[in-house]
Amino acid sequence: NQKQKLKDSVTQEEGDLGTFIPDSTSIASSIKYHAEFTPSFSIEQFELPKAYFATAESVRDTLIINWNATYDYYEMMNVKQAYYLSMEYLQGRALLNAIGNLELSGAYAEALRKLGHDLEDVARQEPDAALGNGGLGRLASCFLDSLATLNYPAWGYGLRYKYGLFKQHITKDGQEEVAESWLEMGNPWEIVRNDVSYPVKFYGEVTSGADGSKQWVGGENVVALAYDVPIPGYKTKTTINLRLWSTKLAPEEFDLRAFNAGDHAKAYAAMKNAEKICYILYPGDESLEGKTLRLKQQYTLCSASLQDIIACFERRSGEHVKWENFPEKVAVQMNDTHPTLCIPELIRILMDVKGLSWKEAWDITRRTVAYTNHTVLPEALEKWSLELMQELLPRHVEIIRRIDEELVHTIIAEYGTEDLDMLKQKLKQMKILDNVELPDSVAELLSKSEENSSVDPAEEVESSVEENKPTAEEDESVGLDTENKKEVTVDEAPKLPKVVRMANLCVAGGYAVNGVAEIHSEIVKSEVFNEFYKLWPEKFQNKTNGVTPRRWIRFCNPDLSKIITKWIGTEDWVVDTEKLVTLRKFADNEELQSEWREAKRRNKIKVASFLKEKTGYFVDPDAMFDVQVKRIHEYKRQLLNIMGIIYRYKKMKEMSLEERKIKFVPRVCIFGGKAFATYVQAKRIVKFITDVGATVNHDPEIGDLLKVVFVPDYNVSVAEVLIPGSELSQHISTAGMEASGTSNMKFAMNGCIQIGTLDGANVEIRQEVGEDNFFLFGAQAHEIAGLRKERSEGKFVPDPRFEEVKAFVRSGIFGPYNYEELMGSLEGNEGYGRADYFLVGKDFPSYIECQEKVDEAYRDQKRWTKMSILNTAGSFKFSSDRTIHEYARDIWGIEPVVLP
Ligand code: GPQ
Repeated sequence: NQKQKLKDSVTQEEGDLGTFIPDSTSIASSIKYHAEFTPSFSIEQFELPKAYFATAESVRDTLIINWNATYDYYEMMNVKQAYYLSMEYLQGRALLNAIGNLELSGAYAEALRKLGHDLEDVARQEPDAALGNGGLGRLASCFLDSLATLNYPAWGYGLRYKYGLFKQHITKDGQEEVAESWLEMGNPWEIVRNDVSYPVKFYGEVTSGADGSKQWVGGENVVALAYDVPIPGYKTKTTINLRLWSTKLAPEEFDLRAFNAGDHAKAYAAMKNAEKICYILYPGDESLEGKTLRLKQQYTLCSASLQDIIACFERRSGEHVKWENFPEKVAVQMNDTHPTLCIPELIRILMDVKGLSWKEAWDITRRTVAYTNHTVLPEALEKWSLELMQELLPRHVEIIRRIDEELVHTIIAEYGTEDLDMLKQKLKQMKILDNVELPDSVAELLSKSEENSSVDPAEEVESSVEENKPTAEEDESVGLDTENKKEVTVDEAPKLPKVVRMANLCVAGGYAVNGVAEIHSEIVKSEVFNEFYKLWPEKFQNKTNGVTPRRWIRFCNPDLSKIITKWIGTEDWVVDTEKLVTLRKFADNEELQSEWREAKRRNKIKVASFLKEKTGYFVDPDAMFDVQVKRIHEYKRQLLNIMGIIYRYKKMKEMSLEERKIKFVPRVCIFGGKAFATYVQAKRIVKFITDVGATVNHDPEIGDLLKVVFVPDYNVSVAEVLIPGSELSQHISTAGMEASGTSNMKFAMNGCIQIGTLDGANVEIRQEVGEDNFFLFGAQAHEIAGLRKERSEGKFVPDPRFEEVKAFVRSGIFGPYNYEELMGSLEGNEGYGRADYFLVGKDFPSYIECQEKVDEAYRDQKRWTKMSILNTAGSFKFSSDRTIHEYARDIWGIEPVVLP
């Protein structure tokens, strides 16, 4: 009764607050209030950093009201909820996004003006929340925005890293990494939930009860503590939650005895050990780092999140918990294989804690968990050492062995034991545990059917796996940690490590498996998981990625947004991007064209001043702005871009000034992106680009005709400046290697024209914007294997123009740095790894010819503007709202729930 009274009165107050729309006066007083009551602040000293904090805190008040209302309503309605589990969220800054979504930008700007500040300056005080590496993390953040905007009952779970992605400094030696401590000044967007924490165990041992039940005991125990980040939707009260876990030592684990005995180091070590799990984001992007700490991170995310999800299910179930209904209330989406441990962890909790049988637990799990694949690079498919996992998570390894055994039985049941070669082939590709002896029951079965054959089946399965392993050179080229690699002598047969193939576990345990663009999902079915596809075709789906049009047009490009709204006649396109299609009918309209060009020019001027501030280079805003920004990776082929630029530079130098001006359109070539610290080749590429810039940009013969600029420390906020001011964007990966790409979508939305290969989402973007409005070049995905073979057989004849560029680089024109590793990798010389594995040399001629077409199109500004408008118009499909609707309908089975 008392509880109900409290609830009623709270609801009453919240109702009042909830319908109250703040104006600039009340906002100003709220900001003042926070400036005054936040320790160390005073209204007399109200400089920018303090103004930012007080402003953010006043926004947070509003978010908390909506967030509580959302939470209470879901709790009351007991609706099915989706939970997105991701090791990465690349949130960027929150302030302008939050007040934009709340439709309070104008009121906040005015309130701050009254207090003597400019909203934009205040917003720039916020550090980027960079709890992610690249596309995968940013996708998770776009999804949260869409989930909230579309009123889907859903939550995100992640880790609260103390240090996010490193800051990149560019020095004369190339990239230098500096730790990023984004929490240093406090984080006004999070709410620490001292009331929400769960135990997480590592190491220890498994004991069996008389009834066969299992207990995981002993070991190291830490506590995962929740930090909640409210995520507001656009023009809706719905505010969902991103719950980030931080780890600490359980108070009872503190070794007071050691402390009292004077061994402070010992007492504190346990504390550090617990806390360090969440210290730092692993900076690898599509590469593995088989370190214990990373596995601890992954397990912390899975264990804490599942305990939380289960607690919520039990609470909402009331007195009678029906576990078989769990999948009717819960859908768990695993963002790549990083949260794979969800599968054995859910089984463990259901069996060992809730007392369900194996059959029940496995059945519930297989109806709850779904998996998204984000890469086809074999070296990026996670494989954990069985030994390491056995030590850290002994109970989970038991469960994984059992899943593997069931999988093997399913495969045998499906294909029979008549054709043993075929069966062995299937097992080789699909088993979760690799290089691990087959379970006794299976070995027996196989040996029975093998009576007439002389080969030991288990041995056969083991030895044939070797073909799938990347070579040493492959490892180096993707920046793998090579620390544990041993030299193998000829007589000593290599002992293959026993590993857990996480992707296979995801496919076996997930009820849905999806790729992130049409072409990628096809490759997933036909190559990466082909055997699984043949076994369970119904699991496989495509969900083409998307990006939020709020952050990526409406807020980062207000100038263009106004024009779009004016010509479409409504602002609804921000939530209903299909309305952008209306722009098509005005693509030739001169008035729209000139407004469009002016907006682009204003955005280019902003980019120019940003470049001046960050690099010292002056660039001409009337030159074409040509941009490639993304993680530095060989498959993304920044090297192809810079080789093309060098070709252009060389040709310019061979011409007279007049000829040069006729032949070439002035360009500013902009690069940005971080290289994984131990990915040596990627770091060489950064160095190479900056060296080319240093030469070209100071060449008096060239002047404004060509500039090459490397923007340091590319991140979400930098993207928000660059993308609106770009005209040509480059998405030029070797076909079949980029799962989707998402910046390609952002550029299209902002009226940039792409030069690209038929890879990832480029294929679909080209379809939507029209072939005439996309600069296509290069080999296609189905040709790549053949081309590589040709290359390695020495049958490839390089284009003389490519040879010319390499020779030019080798002449030393770009300085004393040794570019041999880079040039050599394009040739496959002895010692330089795979012969141009990424086919830069092969695609070079079609790339530079395509770039000539770009110049020609740019010279005709009417044509170019039309192409630009048609890119924005055709980008409607690439809203993450569309993607999220598809996940909700086809995978999660959830419906929008609009708050009353
Ligand atoms: N992606 Cl596996 C990452 O950013 N990091 C990763 O570890 C993996 C994939 C990207 C992928 O390269 C892009 O093509 C996708 O657009 C993006 O994920 C989101 O799906």
